[in-house]
Amino acid sequence: MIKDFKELLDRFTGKEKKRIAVAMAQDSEVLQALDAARAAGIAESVLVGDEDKIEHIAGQIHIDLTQYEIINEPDEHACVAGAVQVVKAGDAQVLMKGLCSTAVFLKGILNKENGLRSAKLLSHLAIFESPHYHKLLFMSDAAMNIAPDINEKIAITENAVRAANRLGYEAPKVALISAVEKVNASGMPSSAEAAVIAKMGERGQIKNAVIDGPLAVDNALSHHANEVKGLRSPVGGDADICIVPNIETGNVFYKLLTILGGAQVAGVILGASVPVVLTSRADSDSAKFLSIASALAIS
Ligand code: COD
Repeated sequence: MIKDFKELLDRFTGKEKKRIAVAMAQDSEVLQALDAARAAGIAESVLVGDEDKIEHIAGQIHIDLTQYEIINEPDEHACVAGAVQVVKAGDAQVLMKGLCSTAVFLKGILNKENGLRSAKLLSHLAIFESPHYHKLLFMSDAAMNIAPDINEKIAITENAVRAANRLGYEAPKVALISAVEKVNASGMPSSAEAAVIAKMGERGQIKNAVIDGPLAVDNALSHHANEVKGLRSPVGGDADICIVPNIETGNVFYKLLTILGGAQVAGVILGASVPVVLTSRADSDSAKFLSIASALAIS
């Protein structure tokens, strides 16, 4: 288990510095995060975006742009395509979303001819350090797959497990989230799908993880809730990963934890041909820096 982001950052020891291509870099939090990554010696960046705006913002926050390559491209779609192209040409090994919209950015990655698709399903992974939880918590999918069917949920689970395995978790505890811990197949189909995926985990169809579900969020994260409800679960109260049933649940989970729960967060896209950093436009520079660091640690 990894207790906090400091421990995750320590996993860089021995990793070589990477280059990040940023789509629409004209954003002060993005530039601050990239400059922190440069100062920490973990990454350099190619800034794709509106050069005048990048220079104006960099001047306001005292960032020396002589350290950066800039590709001037004011149009949003062309900017995403340009950043993807930098990666495909081998001039960068990581892609990052700047000020562009999430859907435009993801469509650029998924583009059949010019994107960064691999054979797999791509999914978003959020990583939280919460003052109210005893270790890092992973959650998927809050930003890419809108209403995953059961096969997509299996792929989302496998992507998250693989990422945790790469970070050193031999058998992360995965909670398949619903609103209840009992199967209610007709009323809450997510609870039945969770039970099927949990059975697949139990039988070794999904490897290198301990999987249980359905679990409500309190069952996944609080031993107390399980004692009260008399629930015995190998994951309950100690989940490393929560797989949520749809994007709305994931988005609410993400934003409540950060806005009301005081959590720090990182966001990455899994399953593309290179690591991809994806945060909300409103996320802080620290969230963006942690996302860069997490993408590099998982890569
Ligand atoms: N992984 C791999 N391939 C995919 C995926 C995926 N997750 N999603 C779609 N594809 C493939 C499809 O198989 C198809 O070949 C092609 O991509 C296009 O598929 P569509 O038509 O379903 O996809 P799009 O281009 O209309 O939309 C894909 C998005 C990822 C943009 C869409 O699902 C989306 O808008 N997701 C939510 C993004 C968002 O608004 N997030 C906000 C919360 S922060």
